[in-house]
Amino acid sequence: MEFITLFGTPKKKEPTVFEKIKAAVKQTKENFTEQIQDLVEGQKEIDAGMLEQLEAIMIGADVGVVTTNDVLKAIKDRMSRKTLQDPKQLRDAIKEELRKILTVNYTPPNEIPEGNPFVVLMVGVNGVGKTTTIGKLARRFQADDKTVLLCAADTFRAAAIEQLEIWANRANVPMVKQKANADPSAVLFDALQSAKTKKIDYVIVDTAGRLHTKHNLMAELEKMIRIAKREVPGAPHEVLLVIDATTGQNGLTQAREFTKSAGVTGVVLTKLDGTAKGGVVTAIAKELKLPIRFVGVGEKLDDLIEFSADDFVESLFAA
Ligand SMILES: Nc1nc2c(ncn2[C@@H]2O[C@H](COP(=O)(O)OP(=O)(O)OP(=O)(O)O)[C@@H](O)[C@H]2O)c(=O)[nH]1
Ligand SMILES: [Mg+2]
Repeated sequence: MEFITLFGTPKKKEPTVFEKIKAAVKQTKENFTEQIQDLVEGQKEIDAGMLEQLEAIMIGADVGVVTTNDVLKAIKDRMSRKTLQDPKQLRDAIKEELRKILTVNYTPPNEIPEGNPFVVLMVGVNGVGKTTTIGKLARRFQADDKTVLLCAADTFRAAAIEQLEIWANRANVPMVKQKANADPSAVLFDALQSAKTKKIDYVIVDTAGRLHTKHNLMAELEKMIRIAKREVPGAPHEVLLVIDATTGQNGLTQAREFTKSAGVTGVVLTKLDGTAKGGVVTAIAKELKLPIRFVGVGEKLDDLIEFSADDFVESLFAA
């Protein structure tokens, strides 16, 4: 959208956060809320057939079986209490239930002793968007006037270190690395020492998405967590599990693996802009009880949004 400024020069108007989410959930909306709208349109009462179709729509939008059953149960409860009768109210009832499910509060860690960094560990299977999200987070922390240091602890995949370096340059933050195949915990140790010496505010750690076996990967993450804990009180202060929204329910299966070993504290849902499966966000919140911290809505530095249950639900149901 272009508009004329006071001085007459046309300037591109930046989209607001809400506009960005709205654009990102466009496909999910078509696959979900617009179908609900079609379902209730012109209907006089909510009957068993309508609820069955609602169930199919929700499952089809990757809301997940457990979450879908839960929402349906809440709707039936409302119906038996006679607080919900008109199909026109069904939309609002679903909206409210989804908002409740998505509101998983984030508990910030205890205060970090002076001179120690806040340590964020990024985990997730290969290709989900860990490295890209690190670049975006670095930009975000910097915008809050914080200093950031990146740690290249994915030493396994070819060119992973170089890829993180590109993001470090884009965001203009320093990075600690060693050579390929170095021990990731040793790189982390170096990064934490460097951060303490330089009084850096945030260390963001890139990790491998795949090793020779899944067992190795989890064992390596556990070792890194031990090192972080030993070197910095309370670290890692946040373990962010990155999930690719386009994988829908598969993302949930992956998440379960990581929550078992890696002490995940929150989720970043990436690639929301490229999928109709955004409903998976409700399954994650409901079944894993993990707060969704950020959503990725594109490939660029600024395409990361702090998640808000209200904004997400509003944008899904917005006209
Ligand atoms: N459209 C879109 N693409 C994204 C988003 N986040 C990441 N990507 C793309 O996803 C691809 C993989 O991203 P990476 O950051 O390399 O993923 P990774 O988890 O670090 O992958 P590995 O290092 O192989 O484990 C890249 O092409 C990114 O541009 C997003 O929010 N939206
Ligand atoms: Mg990577």
